[in-house]
Amino acid sequence: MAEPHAIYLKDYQPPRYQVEHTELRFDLAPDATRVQATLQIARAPGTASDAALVLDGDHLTLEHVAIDGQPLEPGEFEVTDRALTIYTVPERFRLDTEVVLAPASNTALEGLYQSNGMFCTQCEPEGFRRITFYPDRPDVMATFTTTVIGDQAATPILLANGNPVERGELPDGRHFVTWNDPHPKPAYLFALVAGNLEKIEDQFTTQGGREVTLQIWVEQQNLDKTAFAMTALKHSMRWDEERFGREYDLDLFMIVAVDDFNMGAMENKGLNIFNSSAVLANPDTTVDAMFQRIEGIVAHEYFHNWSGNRVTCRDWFQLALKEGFTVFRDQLFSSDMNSAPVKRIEDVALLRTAQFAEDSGPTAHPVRPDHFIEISNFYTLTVYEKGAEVVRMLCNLLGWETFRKGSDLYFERFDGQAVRVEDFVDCMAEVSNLDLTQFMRWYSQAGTPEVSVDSAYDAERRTFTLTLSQHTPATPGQDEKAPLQIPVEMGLLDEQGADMALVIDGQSHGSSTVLNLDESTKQFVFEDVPHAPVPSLLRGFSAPVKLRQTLTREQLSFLMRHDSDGFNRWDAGQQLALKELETLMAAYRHGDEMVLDEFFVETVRSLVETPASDKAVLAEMLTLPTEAFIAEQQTTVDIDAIHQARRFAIARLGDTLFEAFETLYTQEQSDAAYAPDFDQIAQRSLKNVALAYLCASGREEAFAYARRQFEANANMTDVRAALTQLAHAGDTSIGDPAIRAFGERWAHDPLVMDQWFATQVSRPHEDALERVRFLMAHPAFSIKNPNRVRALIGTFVNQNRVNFHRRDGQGYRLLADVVIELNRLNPEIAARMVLPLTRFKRLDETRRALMLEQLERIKAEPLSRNVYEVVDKALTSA
Ligand code: B3K
Ligand code: ZN
Repeated sequence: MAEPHAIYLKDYQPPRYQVEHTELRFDLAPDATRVQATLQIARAPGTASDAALVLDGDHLTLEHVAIDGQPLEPGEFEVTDRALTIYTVPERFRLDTEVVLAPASNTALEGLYQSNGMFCTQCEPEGFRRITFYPDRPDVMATFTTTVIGDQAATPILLANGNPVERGELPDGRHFVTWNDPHPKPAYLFALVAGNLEKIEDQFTTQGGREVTLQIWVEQQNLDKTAFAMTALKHSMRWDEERFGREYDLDLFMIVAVDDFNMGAMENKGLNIFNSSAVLANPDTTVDAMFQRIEGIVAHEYFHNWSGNRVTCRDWFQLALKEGFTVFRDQLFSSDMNSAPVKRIEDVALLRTAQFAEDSGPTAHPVRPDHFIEISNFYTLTVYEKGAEVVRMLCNLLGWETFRKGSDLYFERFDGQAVRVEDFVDCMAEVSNLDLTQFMRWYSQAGTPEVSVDSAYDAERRTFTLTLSQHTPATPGQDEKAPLQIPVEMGLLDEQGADMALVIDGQSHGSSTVLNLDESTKQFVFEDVPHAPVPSLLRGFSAPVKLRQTLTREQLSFLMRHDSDGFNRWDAGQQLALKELETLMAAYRHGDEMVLDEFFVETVRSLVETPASDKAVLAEMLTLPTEAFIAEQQTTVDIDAIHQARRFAIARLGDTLFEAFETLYTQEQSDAAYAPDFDQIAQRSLKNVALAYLCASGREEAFAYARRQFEANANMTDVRAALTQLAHAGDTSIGDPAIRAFGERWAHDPLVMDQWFATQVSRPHEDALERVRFLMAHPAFSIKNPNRVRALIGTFVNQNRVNFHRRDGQGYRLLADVVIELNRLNPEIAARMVLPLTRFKRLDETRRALMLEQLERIKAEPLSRNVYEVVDKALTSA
């Protein structure tokens, strides 16, 4: 195998040939699907007349090629395993090709493949080249007409982008449907689905009066899991009109649920294809968090119709242009639909654990990478989540109304075009008259900036001076970092906990303001400050940075109770818990007895006992920082100490505050009919947090509550919460009957079996790893299905840290075994799964060596470009 090579943003060249119209004809068969393509091609202005036509192609068998109806002679073209080159072509011409491919044996789930017998496609980013020879790049945009021919019995439903324009019967029990998509689009937005599907249908009238038919297509047994997504879709369509002025632009919008899918979903024009786990839901099978995730993903894909489809990316380096903006849009939507503070807490928690970890490891890259070997590896937390933070900072800098003007200008100016990040930011600069030159560094500089804080109160001058400094650690390939423009939203709390009036240079700044930290170090002097305040910094998490600030426990507890900023109240609680956990960890390391501090216990007690105005936030506040988050704070990660300290703290709190948690648990019972609405979800989270603490005490009465909740069988959220507590009990005889009952009851439902797998392999028990190997042989598991892999292997690796990081290296070996197998079957998933093995930098020497050993073992295999890129980066940085 040739050593894969990198592609650079600086080498971008505009396309030499444009496709004006694409006509496709699919004759579907599992092992030999024929694809005929007729492309109307025109040479781009400025291209030399002797420029060869080079079309991408991958895993294709070429059967026929003709220009303007004239078949080509062997010497006139060349086919390799990556491209079809035609040496000379006219200025405008019609290209006909015919290829054969085998969807049934496509386990990579890219291009055209089969899932449960259903034909479906995934083309982003470079899957279309597995369907036909084509300039497979987003800056080539064409209108498409697609004819799908299939067997009547096996594939009664034939779908593609746009509107159906013709259908009919053919000999031998076959039939066809022709679809036309009038909106020019890049090939990555192409989609086709054929199968035995049923639908639910609804209507939506746009603000402009267009009647849109909405359809969700699923296998028959899943029809009772579609209502929630349909409602979410209608909400998304209305919201995008109201908040962003964006209307839908076709008469039909379809969603299809597919069981085998690499990502959550895909925004193909008019025909969104969803991982069934990201669309199917009902109260009996789906937990609250999943309902909310589904609502967010339905919205995200719908929003792409403008941010991504109508205005698309010039090249794949610009991925964050559509993803960062669309994630920001879906975050706003979810926060409008549910609880704004909780949504922010969840998003920041994800960013601060997973994205910060990515930013400090060997695969760190800028929001807009400048080179890649395999673009599929760049659908990352950095591009998506940090990309969204960058857009959020722009929105905060401009203010919502001006930001909205910038967004309108962007959509209007670039409608139908393939553009760059600069084009987006320029619109924002134009409507605001801000100079965003320095701001652009957020797109090009990798790594998480650290902001350190120094403060001094001068009683005589009545001034409070804040000194903020920034530093971004080196990342692979970027040793030197320039100062970023960091908006630090902040306030100062007086002795009563109220916000002080902020005055800088004689200017009033209200009670909360944004400091612009745009140099390495900057001083801000607040005037007329009557006494030493408690600063509340980075309110709402106004920038994706690590804040290095030393506050005492008393100050943290004060902020936790009084800060006017909901996010910072939560965060102060987390910092306080972190301090407590660090003390426990130190004791554990020294072999001392761990003792939970009274002050901390009383702080938690006051939370549990105070009737909460916001139950959802309270549930978040009562949740201790996760092991992954604690690990992110440490220079050398002590896997065992983190786990032991956290477990100990939860058990002690559960025991000491047993009655308080019992009261809370009892209070928050409800017999209202299940609805995945915000109030109910908040109440269930709070109740189930209480149950977790109760069970952590290890007392039999607690397990009796869990058993009762499990058996009451009210809804999956409560059943699953109870099952988790029973299954995680130290004594396995407590959990085993429930695990067995659940597994038998839901054996027919793969999405519920995923939860069954996850519950078992997240147990801290010593035999968890053996359990993973055992469950890999379970009939409900298949390594070819990404959802199963994520549920079983992904959960074990990410949520069972003590066992994944076992000192005998068996956890790493298990993951390497899986990666080696997946590398052959599904390189995209393999490259995702291998990532935890690249996070060795801050582990102890023994574990580091064990991880490297497994990476070397993987490296010795014949690797896909995907896995090669990740493993090579990791080993190079070691
Ligand atoms: N745009 C898709 C990405 C799919 C790429 C998979 N290789 C999902 C999304 O962000 O909406
Ligand atoms: Zn997206």
